[in-house]
Parts: sequence; structure tokens; C-alpha cells
Amino acid sequence: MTVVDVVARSVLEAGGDVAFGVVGSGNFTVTAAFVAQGGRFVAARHEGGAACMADAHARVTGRLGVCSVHQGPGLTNAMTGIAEAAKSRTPLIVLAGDTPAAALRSNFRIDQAAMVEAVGATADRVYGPATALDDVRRALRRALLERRTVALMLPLDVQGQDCEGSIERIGELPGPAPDPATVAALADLLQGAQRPLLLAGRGAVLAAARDALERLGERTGALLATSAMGHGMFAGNPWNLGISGGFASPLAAELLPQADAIVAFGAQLTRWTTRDGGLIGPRTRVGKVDVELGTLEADVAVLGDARATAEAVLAELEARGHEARGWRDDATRTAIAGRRWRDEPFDDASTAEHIDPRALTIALDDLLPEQRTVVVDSGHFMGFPPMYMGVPDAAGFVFTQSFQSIGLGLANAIGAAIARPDRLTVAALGDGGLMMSMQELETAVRLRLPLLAVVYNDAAYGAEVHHFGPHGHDLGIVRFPDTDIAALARGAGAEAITARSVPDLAPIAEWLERRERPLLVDAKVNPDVCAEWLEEAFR
Ligand SMILES: Cc1ncc(C[n+]2csc(CCOP(=O)(O)OP(=O)(O)O)c2C)c(N)n1
Repeated sequence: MTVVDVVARSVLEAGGDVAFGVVGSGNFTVTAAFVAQGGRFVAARHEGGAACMADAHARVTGRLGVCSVHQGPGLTNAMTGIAEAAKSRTPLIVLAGDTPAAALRSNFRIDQAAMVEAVGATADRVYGPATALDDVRRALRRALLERRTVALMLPLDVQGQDCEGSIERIGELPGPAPDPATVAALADLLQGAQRPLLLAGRGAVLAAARDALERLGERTGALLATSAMGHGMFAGNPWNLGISGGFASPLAAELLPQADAIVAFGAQLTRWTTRDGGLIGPRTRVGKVDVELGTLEADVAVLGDARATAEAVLAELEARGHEARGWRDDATRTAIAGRRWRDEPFDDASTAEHIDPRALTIALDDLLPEQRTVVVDSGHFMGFPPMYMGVPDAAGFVFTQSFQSIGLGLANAIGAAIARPDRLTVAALGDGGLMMSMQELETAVRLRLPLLAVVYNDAAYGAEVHHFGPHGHDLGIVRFPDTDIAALARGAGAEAITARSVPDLAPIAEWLERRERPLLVDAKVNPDVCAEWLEEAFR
């Protein structure tokens, strides 16, 4: 075996069976070894796309994400996707070529470790053939068990060296168990509450805590909610208020501040999740459960894995014989069922030329099969899909907003579509985000992915228009001529339609029957509609 064989086989053993990348001389042999040993390699057109595909593939499958890049510019190109994955705690390994330690004058030379560490990812390195097994094992353990995005540097002069030893599987370790005293304190908090609420975030998704949290909700009479990142976790549960934060429905926004105890599981309660604190009542007591000490500021803080903690609190409440109905009554149940976002009336701003983005999203929700993965890029439009489109579960919603970058969504959708071919993948994109990443349309076409890309095309950086317009700024620098995005997509080999009204969406139904290659919908949305959540945030 050579060092790259050991790396490739270890990654496969750790569950990373699909690698996304762009191949150059620095990562050719490791990628070839990965394929030779049974891995699937997907060639992206830009390393930024490759990192986003790997991130989304990991989010949807719950397995290790794998990305393979050339040294120097291969890695710099991937950085925005790596930053998003690192901030979202996606278990991801980036196999990065690196210049030999002595090649001080190589054009490709940069301080790769410093660069990835600067965006919150973890740098590690294969130092030589004698340590290769340990090096890769350490990197994989950190990615999987600590839920980190790890860039493993593979110096060119080390890659081909012979190396011996046997590869051990990385066993599963239970998440950090909470201290019993803090479990008891959290049980006290829930036991003493009349109207408790359990709020699940990305940490709860990563910990697969749905079942434990639903049982805890049942025992305590709590209502359930998620952060935007945790959307889908409680899909179908009659006590689920949906998203807490800017995208909260009017009913959720009314009920959330009435909770007398909110316990956040793997959710940081950021300004976005709490509407700048407005969704937490002045006398609400707050509990927080997280694996990161740094985020744990609350009335009751528990350092622990979301699922392990939910199970421990449940056991404690069972032992105490505590069981309550809380605010789980018929009226609340009926209100939740009847006041989803789509049930709330709005003034439809569709015109002869433009479709209202809300009407567009509701029509898509009606048209598309329920078994779907909804992937959302960033921008003004990004609230409409989570508000108006249902998702089957947390794996059915990919929301890469930890870095708030535009231009990640299309590549995320490709990774998601590969992860769940049984589900329809819907990419919701802005025209700005698409134009930043459109080279990956070719990837989607080449792979014949049954991907529906919906472009909310307002011919502008709408978020900036709505941000700066009210202050009287000249908006010429954030508006663009109307682009025929459908024609661009056809040029890449995709099917495409232009939609200015709900009836214009009809060809989607026929495409759904075939799904032989991607379909792009260039939806000309009314640029004057400003989402309330964004208006509020900018205020
Ligand atoms: C990489 C990156 N560059 C710039 C921004 C700033 N930014 C935030 S939203 C936005 C406009 C996005 O436009 P578009 O994708 O068309 O969506 P819209 O806001 O029009 O719905 C920009 C430029 C960003 N978040 N990320």
C-alpha cells in the first residue's frame, strides 16, 4: 500500500463513499485510489461547488462528506464551501494536495493550514509513511466524532510512499453524556413549566434526536419548534409550531413568547432564531443543551449531546412520575393544523409580467411530490421555500446559511440529489446566486440528475435592493438587465422554461413523469415584493 491507498481506504471505511472534487496533479492519485477501492467520484466544475456538494451530501445522508482538491488554488477555490460546512459542524474531510515541505518556491505554496483554520475548519496533515495511518485516523475521528470539517493535507512527496499497517474501522461513540446535576436542573425547569417549548436546531439534527425530543414533548406537554437549520425535524407532528425566527408563522410568533420555559437542543438562539429576542417572553426561563461550552449561556445550561440529554431528562422525569398535558389542548392542536403559512392570506402581487414569489412557492408545493429535498440558496427570496413548501423530515431540507453566502445552493442541490435519488431535489435559487455558480449546471446535466432548479429571478440582488432602497440610495449597482436564464440553462444541456404565472408552471408536471435531466424554471418574480422578515431584519 502507498500513503494515498491508506487515505482512500480509511475514508471509505469511515463511511465516506462519495467524493466530490476537481482533480489536478496534487490530488490525482488519492482520487484514483478512492475510485479503485470502490468509492464514487463526482467531478465538479469548480472546487467551491465540490465542497458544497460534499457538505449537502453529508447533511442529507448523515454520513461523512468527502471533498478532493488540488493544492493551492484548488483549496482556495473551495474555501467558501469549507467555511459554511465548518460553521454548520458538517462532518467532512477535505483531501487536499499540498506542496512538499522543502518546495519553498512552488507557485502553489501557501499556508494551507492557516487558511482553513482561519474560517473555522480543522487542519491536519499526513506527515509521512510511518505516521500515515494514525494521521488519517485522527483526522477522520475529529471529523466524525467532533463533527468538524477537517482539511487533511497530503504533501506531494509523501503521497506515493509505501506504508504498512491495518485500517481499523472508526467505532461509533455515544455523544457526550450530560452531568446528572444539570439533567436534574433541566428536569426541574420542565417540571415547573405550564407551557414548555422544545426548540431543536442543527445540533439536534446531527444527533438524530427527533424521537427522544418527541417523547420528551409528550411527557411534558411541550410544544415543538425548530430553528431554520432544524426545519423538518418535527414534520407531521401535530404539536409542531414550525420554524422559530424570522420565518415563524403568525401563529408561532403569537405562541412562542407565551412559553414559560424554552429548552433549546443544539440551537444557539441567535438573533435570527429569536427575532432579536422578541420571540422569548420577558419571564420565559431558558434552558440550553449543546456540545459547545462557548454557546451555553442560559438559566439552565447542559453540556451534552442533544439526544443523550433528551433521553436522560426523560428518564429523570419518568423516575419522578412527572407527566403533564402542558398546553397540548384541542384548541391549540386545531390552531396549529389550520394556521400554517400557506393558510395565511396575502395580497397576491402577480402581474401580467411577473409572478408573486409566494404564489409561485405555494403552486410548487401543490405540484411537487411530497417526498422531496428542498435546498435553498441565500438572498431575499430564501424565506419563501421554508415558509410555503413542506418537507418530509430534517434530511429533506438543506439550508446552508451559517456563513450567509450566496451561490452555494445549486451545488448543494447536486450533492443532495446524489444522496437521495429516491426523492425529488428542488433547488430554490436567486438569479444572483445562480449566476455565481452556474457552471455546475453542466455537472447536474452530465450526471442526468432529476433536479428541479427554480430561480426566483428579480433581475437584481434583491436583498440589497430592499436593504438600501428605503434609504434613498441609487440602486443601479445592484440591478441587472433581465437575463434569459432559461436559455443559459439550455446551453448547458438542461431542460428549461420561463414562468411569469402559475399556469406557466404546467410543463413541470410532464417533466416529473420523465425526470431524465435537470429542469430549470426561470421564474420572473415581482421585484417589488419585500419579504416581511427581511424588512424587519433591516429595520
Ligand atoms: C458570496 C456573497 N457575496 C455577496 C453577498 C451579499 N449578498 C447577500 S444577498 C445578495 C443578493 C442575492 O441576490 P439573488 O441571489 O438574486 O437573490 P435575491 O436577494 O434577489 O432574492 C448579496 C449580493 C453574500 N451574502 N455572499
